[in-house]
Parts: sequence; C-alpha cells; structure tokens
Amino acid sequence: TIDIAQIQQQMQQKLSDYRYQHCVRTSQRSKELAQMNHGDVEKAQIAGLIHDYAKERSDDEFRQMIYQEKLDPDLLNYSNAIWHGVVGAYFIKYELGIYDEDILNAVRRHTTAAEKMTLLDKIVYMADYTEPGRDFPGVEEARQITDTNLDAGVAYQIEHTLLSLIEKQRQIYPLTIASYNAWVVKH
Ligand code: DGI
Ligand code: FE
Ligand code: FE
Ligand code: FE
Repeated sequence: TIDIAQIQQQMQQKLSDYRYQHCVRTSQRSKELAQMNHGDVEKAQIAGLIHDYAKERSDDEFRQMIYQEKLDPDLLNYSNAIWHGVVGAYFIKYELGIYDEDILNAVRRHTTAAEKMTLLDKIVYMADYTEPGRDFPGVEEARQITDTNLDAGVAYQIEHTLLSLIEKQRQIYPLTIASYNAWVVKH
C-alpha cells in the first residue's frame, strides 16, 4: 500500500510550490472525476498527485533515463513536454517506489493521450486539464463537457491541444497525432 504522506513529502522536495499545488489540485479533481465515473478513487488520487513528479528535471536527466531504460530513441527528438510523462514514469518507479502499472500508464499518457485509454488514464488526463487552477480560453467549456461526458472531454482536449500546438509551431509527437485520429469526432 502507498503512503501518500510520504509521497507528498518527496514531491515537495523535487517540485516548486507552484507545481506541487497544481499536483494537489489535480489529485483532488481526479478523485472527483473518479467518483462521478465509478472509477478507482484511490488510484485516481495517487496518479493525479504524481503525474508531474518529473516535470522539473533537467534535459540531461531525461536523456540519461532514455538510454538507461533503452526507450525509443525518437524520444530524444522531443523535449520536457513529452518526456515528463513517458520518461517521468521511471523516476516515479525508482524514486517513489510506485510500481502499479495502471497508475504509471496514466502518468505516461497524461500529456499525449493515447488511442486506447483506460478509465484511469482519462480521469488523470482530464483532471490535469480542468483542475480549478487552470485558466485558458475555453476552460469553463472543457470543465462542463468533462463533467457531462468524460470521453467528450478527452476528445475536446486532444483537438484543442493539437490546434494550439500548431498555432505555436511546435513539433507534434507521433502519439499525439495517433490520439487525435483515434478520438476526433468522425465526419
Ligand atoms: O504538465 P502540464 O503543464 O500540467 O500539462 P501536460 O503534461 O498535459 O502538457 C504539457 C505541455 O505539453 C502542454 O503545453 C501541451 C504540450 N504537448 C502535448 N502534446 C505535445 C506537446 N508538446 C509538443 N511539443 N508536442 C506534442 O505532441
Ligand atoms: Fe504534465
Ligand atoms: Fe494533460
Ligand atoms: Fe499537470
């Protein structure tokens, strides 16, 4: 069983207060979304709490972990935005001692989404996007859609994130595109 107080202490050592508070709010929002969708409330709280655990590591630490774990070398063409989830899961395993693959997968998928997502994946993905500290154009609409229909919320976030990345001329990670194709409302 996972000692949440211990995890919270370790997170505070590795994160700015600003980001730690985002993680606490994402945990609370994950818990609520789990209750609303008959999900695993405890796993949701933990996954929401730890989802950005690795976000403030240096690029060198991520590169080292990519080599150590023999992860897809294509990852080296991306940056913190992509690494902190998919590579961050290994920091969580080794430093926080959390081995639950449901939780680790929700962390891995929280930035890019995925073609197939578990209920826990969807909960954390949407909690991160709609936690009460978030403020972007459309966040109220995103919250309302998510509270009504979790899958519709996932589709909304995938579409709007891809649009905003393209507007900013950012590189798109292949899984982000695959998620879009799987989740876009078909016409
Ligand atoms: O870590 P957070 O800021 O709480 O949120 P997040 O992990 O969901 O997203 C982090 C950032 O990653 C966000 O600005 C969107 C961006 N992102 C998502 N998919 C891609 C991406 N950035 C790039 N360059 N490419 C992607 O495919
Ligand atoms: Fe994140
Ligand atoms: Fe997210
Ligand atoms: Fe986050």
